[in-house]
Amino acid sequence: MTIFEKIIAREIPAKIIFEDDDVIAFHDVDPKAPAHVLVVPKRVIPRLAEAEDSDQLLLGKLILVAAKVARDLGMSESGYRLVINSGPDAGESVPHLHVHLLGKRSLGWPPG
Ligand code: DGP
Repeated sequence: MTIFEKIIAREIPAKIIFEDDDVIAFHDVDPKAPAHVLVVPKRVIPRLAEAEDSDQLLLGKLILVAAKVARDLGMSESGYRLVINSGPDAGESVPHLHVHLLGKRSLGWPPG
């Protein structure tokens, strides 16, 4: 089980801010911005590089849920960033696809 599957199963705690049948969103345990939320599909796709055409709806939903959470956290006007780390060069550390939602501070570009 990935650490995120354990959060979905309530085997380990997390600050969950959205959940439905397909997706869960919770605050990152090691936040890189004042708002740092992970939006995670309940069905495990290890990483974006392994997503398939049949995942299209789920991937679209992750982004729309991230936008909803950003709106709920009051970041629609100030702005925010979505990040997906896929593979070693991106620093992926949990092999369960997730979208990082970062905001509530000015974010540098390009990322490191
Ligand atoms: P990535 O490096 O893109 O695979 O991001 C994994 C993120 O997961 C990282 O920002 C830290 C977060 N994380 C790891 N373990 C836990 C945990 O047990 N709880 C929560 N809430 N976040 C976690």
